[in-house]
Amino acid sequence: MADVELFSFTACPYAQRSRLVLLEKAIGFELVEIDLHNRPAWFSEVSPYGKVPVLRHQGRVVYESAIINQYVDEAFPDRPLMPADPFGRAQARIWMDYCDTRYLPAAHRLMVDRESPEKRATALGKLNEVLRFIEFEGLRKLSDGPYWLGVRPSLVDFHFLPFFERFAVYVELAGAAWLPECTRLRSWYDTVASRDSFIATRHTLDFHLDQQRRLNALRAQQQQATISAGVPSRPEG
Ligand SMILES: N[C@@H](CCC(=O)N[C@@H](CS)C(=O)NCC(=O)O)C(=O)O
Repeated sequence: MADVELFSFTACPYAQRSRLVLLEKAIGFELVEIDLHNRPAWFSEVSPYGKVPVLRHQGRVVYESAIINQYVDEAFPDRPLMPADPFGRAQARIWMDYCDTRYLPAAHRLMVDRESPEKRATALGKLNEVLRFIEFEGLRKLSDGPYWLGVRPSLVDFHFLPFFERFAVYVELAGAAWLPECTRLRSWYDTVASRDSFIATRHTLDFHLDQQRRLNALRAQQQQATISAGVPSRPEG
């Protein structure tokens, strides 16, 4: 067994967060690819939530991408990816939380509502609000860049990055756009997207579009199964 193993799925943006951080910190690790569509029976023993990513370090398991990444940064102190001071670390956590509680739900809502013109317009408005908040309350106030928190990359960059890689999908399928006023956000993306860790883990737009088609087909199948079973559908959340 390798000292560090990462259980991952190539299309998973959360697992990509952890792959990015392990690569950035130059930590040798074994990548264990799990086909989530056809998962091995033993996987439920490794992953308490049945999800990827899971990190196994010296036989002990850590899960949830944000927690894995903070664990890795603490357990392997070389090339630190969190600020040295408590206020800086609080800022980093605020923005990682913002990604999970504001940006991702807004992007998800847009993808779910994209077929209905009125719902799509509302969802686009919300996503644009989030992008402006990132630009004007986040990036422009925090630092001059080029990274989220300043001149050096941090966990915040790799927390957002997989989901800005997928921004091209929101553009292609749901009418999202890089807002002209969000110049710092755009230059942030160009900076982080040129890093070797990203080049090693990114996929093409066609790959992401294909994943989206699979997801749509799966959701349609699940809805059909729910209707056939006469189970009232649950609201998302
Ligand atoms: N909050 C989790 C989300 C991880 C997640 O949703 N992973 C998906 C793949 S992208 C998964 O494993 N899904 C399998 C399942 O839900 O059964 C994290 O940050 O690690």
